[in-house]
Amino acid sequence: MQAEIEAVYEAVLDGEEQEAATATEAALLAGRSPVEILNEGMIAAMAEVGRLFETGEFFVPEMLIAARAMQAGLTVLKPQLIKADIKSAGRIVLGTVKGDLHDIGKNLVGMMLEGAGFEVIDLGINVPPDRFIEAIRAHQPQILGMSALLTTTIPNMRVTIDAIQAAGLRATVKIVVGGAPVTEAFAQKIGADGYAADASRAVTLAKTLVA
Ligand code: B1M
Repeated sequence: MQAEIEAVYEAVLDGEEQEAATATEAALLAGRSPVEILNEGMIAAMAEVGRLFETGEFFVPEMLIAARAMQAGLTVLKPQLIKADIKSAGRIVLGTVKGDLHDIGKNLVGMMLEGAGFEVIDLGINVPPDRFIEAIRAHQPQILGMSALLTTTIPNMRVTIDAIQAAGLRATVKIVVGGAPVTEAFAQKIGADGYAADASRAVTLAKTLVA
C-alpha cells in the first residue's frame, strides 16, 4: 500500500479524527486519486474494524470513533468526489431504515449520486415507513433508496415497501436497496426494483432506472 494511503488507513482504524482529515488532504496533495483513498484507505480500514469487532478485539466505542474518523476524512474527500453537474439527472430520496443507525455507506451513495448529477434528499438514519411515504408525497422522486447494515433491520425494507404499496404510491417510484447484508435475491424477494452492492453500482443502477 502507498504510504499516503496507509496513513489514511491507520488514522481511520485508530479512530484519529484530525489525523484522518490531515492524511486525506496529504494523500490528495500527493496525487492519489479520491477513489483510491476511499477504497484502499477508508473502506478497507472499516472492513478491518468490522473484523476486529467480530473477533472481540474492538467494541462499539472503537467502531464509533473509527466511523467518526472516516466521516472526517470523507468531509475532505467530498468536494473531489462530487463534480458539479448543471442538469439534474433525477431526484432521489435516500434513508437508512427504521432501527438502523449506520449511515457511512448511505452517505457515500448519496455523495456519488450527487456527483453523477442527481438531486439527493437524505432523510438520515432510523427512518420509519411513514417518513419515506411523506417524502415521496413531498418530493415526488423517481427513485427511493433504502440502506440497512443489520440483519435485524433489513426486514424493515419490506415493511416500508408494503407501506408504500398500501399508500397507493408504489407505481410512482422505483425502489433501490443496498447495504452489506442485502443481496440481489433479497431485493427481488421484497419487491424492490433494484439492488446495488456499492456506491458506484448504485449510480449505474439509478441512471438505468431513470433512463
Ligand atoms: Co455496526 N455493525 N453496529 N456500528 N458496524 C456492523 C454492520 C457489523 C457487520 C459489525 C460486525 O459484527 N462485524 C454488525 C452487523 C451484524 C449483522 O447484523 N449481521 C454490526 C453491529 C452488530 C452493530 C450493533 C448492533 C453493535 C451493538 O450495539 N452491539 C450496533 C447497532 C446500532 C443500530 O444501527 N441500531 C452497531 C453500531 C455501530 C456504530 C454506531 C458504532 C457504527 C456506525 C456509525 C455510522 O454509521 N455513523 C458501526 C460501524 C461503523 C460498523 C462497521 C464496523 C462499519 C460499517 C461501515 O460504515 N462500513 C460494520 C462492519 C462492516 O461493515 N465491516 C458494522 C463502510 C461503508 C462504506 O460500507 O455501509 O457496507 P457499507 O456501505 C457500502 C455498501 O453496503 C453499499 O454502498 C456502500 C459504499 O460502497 N450500500 C448501498 C450501503 N447502502 C446502500 C444503499 C444503496 C446502494 C448501496 O441504495 C439505496
